Amino acid sequence: MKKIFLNLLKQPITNSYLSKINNRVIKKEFFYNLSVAYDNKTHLVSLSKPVNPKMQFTDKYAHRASQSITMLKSFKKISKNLKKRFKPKKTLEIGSNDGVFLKNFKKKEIIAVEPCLNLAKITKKKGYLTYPEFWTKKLSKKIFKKHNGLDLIYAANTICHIPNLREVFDAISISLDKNGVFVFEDPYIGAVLKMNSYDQFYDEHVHLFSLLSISKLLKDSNLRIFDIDLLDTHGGSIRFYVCKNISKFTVKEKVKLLKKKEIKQELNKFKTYKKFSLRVKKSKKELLTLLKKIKLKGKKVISYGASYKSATIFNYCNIGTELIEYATDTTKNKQGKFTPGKHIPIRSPNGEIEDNVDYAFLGAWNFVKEIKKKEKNFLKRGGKFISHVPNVKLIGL
Ligand code: DWN
Repeated sequence: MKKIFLNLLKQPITNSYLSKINNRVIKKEFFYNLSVAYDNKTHLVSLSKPVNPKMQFTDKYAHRASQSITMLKSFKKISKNLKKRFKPKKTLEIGSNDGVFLKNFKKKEIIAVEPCLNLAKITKKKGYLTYPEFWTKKLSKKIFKKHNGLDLIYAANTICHIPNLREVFDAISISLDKNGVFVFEDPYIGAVLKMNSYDQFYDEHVHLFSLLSISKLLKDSNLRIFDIDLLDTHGGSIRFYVCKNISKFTVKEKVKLLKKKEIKQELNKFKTYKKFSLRVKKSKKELLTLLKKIKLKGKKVISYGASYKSATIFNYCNIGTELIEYATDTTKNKQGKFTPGKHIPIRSPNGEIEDNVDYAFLGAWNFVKEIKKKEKNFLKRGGKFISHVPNVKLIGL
């Protein structure tokens, strides 16, 4: 049974960066109620009513995975490790975005699946065989027919975006070779609870996974986990290594240890999530108090990054241009537009943070190390970052 533990109020589609602010556009903007539930049967944490994926993964998809050095390095490292460990001859990536993972493979070694047509176009143009479609059993059968069993299927920050997980995992079972491996990574619910990063909930993040929930769900599609990695990426992620034929693999000790840890942390109890929701309310109050105090002093505040995550914060906390003047973002097709829901203008960063800025809210807090390195001058002249994780605070030199 699913039970709601968190209500993040009215939210827009995070990918809907607006080109023009006028009455017509504002009236047309789509909002839905973002609430999050825990399922005591599967231990899965999911949005109670996901929006239609066709409204999200359009031919105007804004996010480009290659915008951070951290992620470029992470994809390079995992591709190298996967090649060394599993020696795949045929690999497929689900949700290939702008090709940040693909680029580490030879063109004939890898197949891409990407439903956002503008992104699929990019990887097609680079010469990668790209299916511009959603990952479904139908597509998986088509791919199996054409290419036979796949040795490796990989997905990063994609599986948690898909409402029907049974369809996803059954589709994996269809096209994966009997000795093949499915590796996927997504934000980890354990890290979200620890970091109080409630902004990991938005329309696209339909689920946030634990090892307990994923082990249960995979079994229904005859898939098994034999290894995991806990990662620092995106504020704390989990990578699952999954196979069909468990007799061919040794289940790593760390899988058993993490299961025990999750039980100890009570990730299988509703009350854990309820307590988290109280911390979220407190975080909202503290962030608003801080921003208002800073504003009263006449200081200039911007947002560093117009991330999808930050849309949850701005809309849940009701933060608009009265508190945050503008956001900067390195993604070209977000620049010159406005953030969904709260309509904060997005600018190009033009190098470093401008001299007249006193505070920068970390819309891209998951890249804080990379950002601090880039923005040394801002910190040196007394500029401060504002972060809401793990608690509302200022970050200086
Ligand atoms: O799962 C998803 C994640 C992986 O990416 C998607 N559903 C959509 C997207 O979510 P996000 O926008 O919250 O992800 P990021 O990668 O945390 O967004 C950071 C934003 O900040 C990007 O738009 C790029 C920008 N940025 C910047 O302007 N300067 C990032 C860095 C590191 C910078 O220095």
